[in-house]
Amino acid sequence: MRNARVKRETKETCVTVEFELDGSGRCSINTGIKFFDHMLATFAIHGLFDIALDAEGDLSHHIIEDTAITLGRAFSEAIAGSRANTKRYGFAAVPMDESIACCAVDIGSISGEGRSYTVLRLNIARSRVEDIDTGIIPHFLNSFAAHANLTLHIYARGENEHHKIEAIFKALGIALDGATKIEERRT
Ligand SMILES: [Mn+2]
Repeated sequence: MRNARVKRETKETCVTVEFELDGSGRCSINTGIKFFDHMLATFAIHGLFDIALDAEGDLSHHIIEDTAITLGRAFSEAIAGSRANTKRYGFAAVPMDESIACCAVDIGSISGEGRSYTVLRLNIARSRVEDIDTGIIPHFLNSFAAHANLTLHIYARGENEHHKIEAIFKALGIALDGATKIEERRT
């Protein structure tokens, strides 16, 4: 089974993540931040990952950044041992009304190690969307990619920040679903 359970506790937050790579998009996400829950559920549903995630803490900034670290670690633990036998690369171009997000990932090399690198061209206006500050989105993606040990490129365009960010999380899920598929010809 390609899954992991990671609990991370600091003075500021406590985050628990259960991550099943070969899931069907079932998820239970509770961070106390509604828009963030919506984005993480979108990621799970379109990535067809089963994710149970609970996070609590003092400030929403801390909760989001520590969730990125814990989710990244859970992904890394779940993929450990199969990185070298996967499709390795995944990509998605996801439109959402007037917005579009294009995502490409590289989850590992033949040696089974990942390559941590992030390039983001999100064109997100500094604003609030629902109950988050949009400035946290690139920080979340950087931290997630660093702790998941993968290379992540995302390019996004659009007028509506809600649509643009949602397209980003859908594209990330779909790209990672493709990359994590077992490649039988490589096993
Ligand atoms: Mn939405």
